[in-house]
Amino acid sequence: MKQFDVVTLFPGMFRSPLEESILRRAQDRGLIRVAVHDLRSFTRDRHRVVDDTPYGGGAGMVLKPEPIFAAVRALNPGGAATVVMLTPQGKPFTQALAAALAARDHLILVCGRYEGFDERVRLGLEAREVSIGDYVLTGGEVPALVVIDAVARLVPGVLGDADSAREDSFATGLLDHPQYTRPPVFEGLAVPEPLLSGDHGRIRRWRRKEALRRTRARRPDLLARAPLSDEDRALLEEIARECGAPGPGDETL
Ligand code: JBZ
Repeated sequence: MKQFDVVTLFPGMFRSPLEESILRRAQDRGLIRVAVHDLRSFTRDRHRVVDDTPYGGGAGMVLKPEPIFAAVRALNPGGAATVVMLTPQGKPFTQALAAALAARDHLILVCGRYEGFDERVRLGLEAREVSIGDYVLTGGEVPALVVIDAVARLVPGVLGDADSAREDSFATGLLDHPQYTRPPVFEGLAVPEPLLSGDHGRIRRWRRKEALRRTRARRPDLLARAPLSDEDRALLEEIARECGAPGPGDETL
């Protein structure tokens, strides 16, 4: 059983995402346990204060260390858990980090708010700081849900076979090729002919080429690191000859 404990000022943000689909089933089957804790319940003062003004001045408020220490100590009496703080200053969350966290039995996820945490939370609790990406959010609650989702699906038994196969697309280091289903023509848009040919060699080659084309257009960083065969290089030459103008969906927005 893998345990996730979330510490947040907004427990309500977690209810429905954890009650649906694969995460609901994983909890029902006893594969994971997710408990959400209100940071305010670990305060000891009459007004249940969780934040304070920053030393040195400036705008905004900082999360006080005392309630967070009280929460983590209560949830982690043996000190064996891995403590993760969700903050824009964190290490980028990647599939490799998800896999490393999936190897731990007990994760405590502490959600940032306001201008962030008193630095002694990280230092005193030996916590790792993680960020899900380079955009501005209101707090660490949605990032904590992202981490739970990505880690839980790596726990053995959580996914069915069909979903498990999805791991393969990351292993190739390329984006997936486009997918089509029936009908063969929809609103004047036809399914590409190779997919209808029944020729498995042509289908495989078309899919590989379109995966390369998309990765080249959208994620040149991935393409630079992907292991490429001689055939891949030949397909990329074809793509370079064909294009120039970006296709639909290849603009910034
Ligand atoms: C995160 C103020 O609290 C925040 C704000 C933004 C934010 C987080 C916490 S965690 N962004 C991220 O993972 O990118």
